[in-house]
Amino acid sequence: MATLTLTVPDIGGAEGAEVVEVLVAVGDTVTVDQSLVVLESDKASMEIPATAEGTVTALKIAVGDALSEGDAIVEIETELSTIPDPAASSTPEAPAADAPSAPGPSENPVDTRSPAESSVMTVEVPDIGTEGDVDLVEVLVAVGQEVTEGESLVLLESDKASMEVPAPLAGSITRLLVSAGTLVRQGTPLLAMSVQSHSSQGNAAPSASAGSPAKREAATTASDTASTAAPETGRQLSSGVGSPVTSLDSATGGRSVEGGSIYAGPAVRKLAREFGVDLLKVKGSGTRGRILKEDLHHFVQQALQGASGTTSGGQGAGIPVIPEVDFSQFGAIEETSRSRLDKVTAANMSRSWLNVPHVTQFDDADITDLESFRSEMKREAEQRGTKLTPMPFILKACAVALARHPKLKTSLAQGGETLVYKHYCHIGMAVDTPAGLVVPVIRDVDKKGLWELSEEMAHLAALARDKKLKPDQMQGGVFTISSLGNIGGRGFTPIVNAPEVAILGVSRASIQPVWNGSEFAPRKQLPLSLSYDHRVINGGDAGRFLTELVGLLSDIRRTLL
Ligand code: CAO
Repeated sequence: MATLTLTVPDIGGAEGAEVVEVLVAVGDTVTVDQSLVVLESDKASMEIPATAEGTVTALKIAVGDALSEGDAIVEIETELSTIPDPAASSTPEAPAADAPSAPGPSENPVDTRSPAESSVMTVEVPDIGTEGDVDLVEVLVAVGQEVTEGESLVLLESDKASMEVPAPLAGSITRLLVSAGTLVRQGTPLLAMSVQSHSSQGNAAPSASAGSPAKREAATTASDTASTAAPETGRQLSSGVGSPVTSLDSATGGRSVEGGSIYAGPAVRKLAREFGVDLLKVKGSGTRGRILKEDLHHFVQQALQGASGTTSGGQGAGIPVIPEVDFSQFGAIEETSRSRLDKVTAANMSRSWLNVPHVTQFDDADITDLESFRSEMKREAEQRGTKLTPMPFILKACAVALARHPKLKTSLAQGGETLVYKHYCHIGMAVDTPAGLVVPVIRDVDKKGLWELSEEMAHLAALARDKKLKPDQMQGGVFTISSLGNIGGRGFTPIVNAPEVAILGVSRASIQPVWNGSEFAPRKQLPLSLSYDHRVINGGDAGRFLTELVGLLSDIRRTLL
């Protein structure tokens, strides 16, 4: 075993690149090429990979540190006795393994003629640290353009880094062999350029790849879309300047949508994907409009504030916010802070309300027989140390109805392209607590009896009120029941607990005169309201489900069928 210090490789002269994310922790086992940190400068964004495998024993950096080539990142305990010499990565003639995403002139296969002549060379995609395809997001030069050695020619982008391929020598671009928006990989010919021969490029070879008709055709297309010259000279990993390419992943912070362009590094793109933010909507405050992490944070914050209606100015999520009023001008007031739970609930409710087209359907279940059975069981319940309220019956009836109408427990996925059917029946139950509303989830309701459900409900409700629910006890629900039966009211319209697609509201049961064909009879009626996501559930689905539920509650023997 040896202790190795993994250092910053040649990062294309991006001195003082800021650590924006540390991707490993002490104790982590890292493998070769696993990303250790994300660095960003105003010119570059890159994930720095490990050059040896081992266990992280010390972190030498923290978020916010400014790093340059050679600076220590982490120490690892490894079986290897050496690591690749980091200095090698900065030597163009000898690219090192620890700079996989830093293409260098020597890594470009170069075809030249004799050392004494002007010659045409084909510049190919160098070793970019991946064997797979990467996106060519921008061609930075045009045919006829003179470039200096190291000047950026094209911009590539993989999942992990954006990188500019530099000119291996000074010369003039004679042909473009690619265009923006195509996929390329190591060895793909990018362009042809005429160069003055260099004595150091002794292994001259004719430019065999530059003259084929197919490549000429590609060059014509590409030259039409060729962009401006690269702003910086030198070999560097750069943040991507998006070019107008076909939509790849617009909903997830992906590259671009038709006609738009994005200038953001991979870390920002990754974050945008996680938040589901379309980067085209984010205004960059960095150099040349580059989108910084702070811009993304600001965008998300604005959207959330707008959605929860907590701002007094601005237009979060495009929806006008409710103006703040100084109520003290009308009389005495007292302002109290809201619990975190209340604020989270507010944000969740707003999100669901704004995203889900709600429809609510109402019906009454005749629970007269259910109630007489429940009162018969009262004594037994007491003996068991529990209380049999209508809720376990409702849970059980919902489980049966959901099994017969599985669409009511689906969720939309893939941005609405698919529907996820769930072969389990975990049901959430809204619980009113002094700290706010929580929704513990009762698992496998379909497999449990009334006593078990009753005990579990009481247990979860108690945990909820004592603020002792664990996160996994509030996850995985397929459907939610919100009962205000113990409080009162004749009906309400609950908000769907997205990504679920339906929620049942239960109001207070009362004795109502019901016409039985010959007379009005006193029957106990339980008002039910079913809110549903009309993107998934249509009125027929909801009507059939609620009718089934009403039937089950009116005659609980039906749950056995
Ligand atoms: N009609 C008439 N009476 C009802 C009833 C109904 N629909 N539902 C319950 N009751 C009665 C119970 O039978 C019990 O009476 P007894 O003690 O005489 O039997 C009494 O009301 C109290 O019931 P409970 O609250 O202890 O138990 P529960 O099973 O009905 O409900 C729970 C449990 C956790 C759902 C409930 O306590 C609760 O927190 N409800 C509020 C949920 C909520 O806030 N929803 C709104 C969300 S959206 O803002």
